[in-house]
Amino acid sequence: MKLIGSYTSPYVRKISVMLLEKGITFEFVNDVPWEAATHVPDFNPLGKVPALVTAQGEVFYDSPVVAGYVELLGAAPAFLPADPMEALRVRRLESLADGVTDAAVAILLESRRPAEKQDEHWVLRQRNAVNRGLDALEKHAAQGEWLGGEQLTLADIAVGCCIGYLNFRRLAPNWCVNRPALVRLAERLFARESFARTEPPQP
Ligand SMILES: N[C@@H](CCC(=O)N[C@@H](CS)C(=O)NCC(=O)O)C(=O)O
Repeated sequence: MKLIGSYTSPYVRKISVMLLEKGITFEFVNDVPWEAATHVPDFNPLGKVPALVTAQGEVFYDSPVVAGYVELLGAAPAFLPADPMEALRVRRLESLADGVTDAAVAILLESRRPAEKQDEHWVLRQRNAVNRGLDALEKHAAQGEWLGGEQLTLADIAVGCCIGYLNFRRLAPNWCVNRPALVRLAERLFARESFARTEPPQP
């Protein structure tokens, strides 16, 4: 199985963490989609990572879909509850964390445009999404050790990758202020080997 991705992508990290936690062997193909020589569009017409090539040669992309495929492999531990409605609730939190990540990526990309072309209203909209999303995640995190209940789920992994990305890009340096439950959750996640091994390289 091959995971096409870059070392800095939080969406790719989500999949790497899942595979490492489950002990599934995979080949990591480092391919930065922004570089001219990228082969990512050969795997995903949208030109985005992650893309996962299965042992049978089928390709899955968009990290929630890839995560769904990884779960179907049946390797323990399961990161989605067996009950479909509970699984959907975990996936809703995964979407929320991914959505915060999406807004953070949008802020970063906007900041890289020439100053006179940057749209401050757009950036503010994304910042509001980041803040509201983190506030909602804080409420969930305050309810127990893990977001989905007693066990680590895909929701926790997505949140860890999201917060790891905010830290890495220094996009919301105050994210931890007044969000103690998220801070504790992030500390627990970052202490795991899977997160340590997938930390983005410092620029
Ligand atoms: N919703 C997608 C987002 C993937 C995504 O945006 N990946 C970024 C890397 S962090 C990318 O490949 N960007 C290239 C582009 O937007 O053209 C997922 O969850 O996989």
